Amino acid sequence: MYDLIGDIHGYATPLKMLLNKLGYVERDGIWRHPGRKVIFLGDFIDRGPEQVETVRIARTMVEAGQALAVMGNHEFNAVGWDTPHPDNPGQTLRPRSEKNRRQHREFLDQVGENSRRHREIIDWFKTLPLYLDLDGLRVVHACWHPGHLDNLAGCLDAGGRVLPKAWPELHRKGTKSNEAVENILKGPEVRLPADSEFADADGHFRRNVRIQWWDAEGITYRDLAIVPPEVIESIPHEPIVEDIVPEYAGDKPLFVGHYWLSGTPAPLTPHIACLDYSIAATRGQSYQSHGILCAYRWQGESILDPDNFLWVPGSAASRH
Ligand SMILES: [Mn+2]
Repeated sequence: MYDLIGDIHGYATPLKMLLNKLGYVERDGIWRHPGRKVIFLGDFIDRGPEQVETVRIARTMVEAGQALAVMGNHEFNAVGWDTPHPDNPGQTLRPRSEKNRRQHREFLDQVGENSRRHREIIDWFKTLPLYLDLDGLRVVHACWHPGHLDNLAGCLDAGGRVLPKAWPELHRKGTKSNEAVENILKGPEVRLPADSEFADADGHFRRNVRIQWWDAEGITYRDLAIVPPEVIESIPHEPIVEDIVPEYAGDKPLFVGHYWLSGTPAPLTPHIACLDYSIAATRGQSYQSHGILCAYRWQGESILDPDNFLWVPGSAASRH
């Protein structure tokens, strides 16, 4: 049976507290449980203070057969940042713009940019599958979308790992493969109808909005938009015309991360749980987290149970 753990973003001390709370014990540097394994939902890196240690914990568990893991958008981006562009000499698959560097700088500083450790971590990220479809449960970082998963088939091996030759195509804007990987690792976005826009948390006006794809009842842009509550009124109450909600079948429970939820952890629907509760949410430049690190202790059930969520507060372990 599995314990699923959401986005960690370099908060290794809360991760150890959470593993401890779940009954895992560290022996010879590897965390183990006599009867259970972890599934990590991706986003090990960026933002937090102990990214190298976070990767070490997850990687040693995976390599010792004590855990499984899927890739998050931050690992996908880290590979692109580090991979030479096949057609543009001197460039990388993910452009090294100032904005992209800012998002990745904590990681680069902590691993030592271009160091041997950096290379080894990137090589490990490349081994992470994009999704897991196991007996009794499914796992993906942001969105389970069967159509997009089908579109990725030519880019992945039988274990869901990216084929070495497929990295450039997955990073190339405008390809079906890029659209698919963005959808499953970052979740679907929809363009608002003409003249509609909203101000995001940074005050930038945006016309694309992330949607609660798991909400099968939602009909309008406003029903499904993921925006700060103070701007929800600027999202139109018109039906979404595009066929963008994948309507999860519900035959197995599905676990995702990615969505920076807050409040008391609970299932999103009877069959879908998000385990990202914003461990990397901080104020200003400090690492002081006001989020939590969340897990779900799965006992084989097909209907998710609110009592099976466990968590530790990020604040209890901050070093700053
Ligand atoms: Mn993410």
